[in-house]
Amino acid sequence: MDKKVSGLINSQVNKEFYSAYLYFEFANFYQECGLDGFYNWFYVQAQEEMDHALLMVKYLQNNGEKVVFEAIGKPETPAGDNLQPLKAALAHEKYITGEINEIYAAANTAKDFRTMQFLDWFVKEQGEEEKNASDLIRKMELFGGDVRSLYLLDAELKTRVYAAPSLIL
Ligand code: OFO
Repeated sequence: MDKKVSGLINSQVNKEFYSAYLYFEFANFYQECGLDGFYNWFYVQAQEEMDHALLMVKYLQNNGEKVVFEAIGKPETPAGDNLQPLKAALAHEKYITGEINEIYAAANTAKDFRTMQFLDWFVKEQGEEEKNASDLIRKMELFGGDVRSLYLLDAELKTRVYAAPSLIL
């Protein structure tokens, strides 16, 4: 593989694990607030992030590249009201989208079509994750101020279940 492309994927592995760590932190935040549905939503999200990291690990290994695990940074603890982790999650997803796009651009420059095809799944996934994060903000803005509505929203989020990624390597 082109060294720049494999290096970028390698560092993306770390960013995906960091995403998981960040979302476990957000899950903790909501657990402490007593919002079990929000806790569940971020717990599932963190599991998905670990899948993303491991898919990239597998992809590098399948292509004969060495995988290097770096230290995972301390996640930023959300401060403020119930809306803040949701806003932070959207900002984080936008950042990750930018990073995936960078890898895609590098693969394009290197004419690494296999990696571009691999990344297509992530490009689509990022679109979904940004939408999910935006939807959650919207719902919290609409209903978060009313205790009964917040209870129902929390109950809705409690139904989210983890599903293995649709991308198989
Ligand atoms: Fe890995 O998709 Fe979110 O960050």
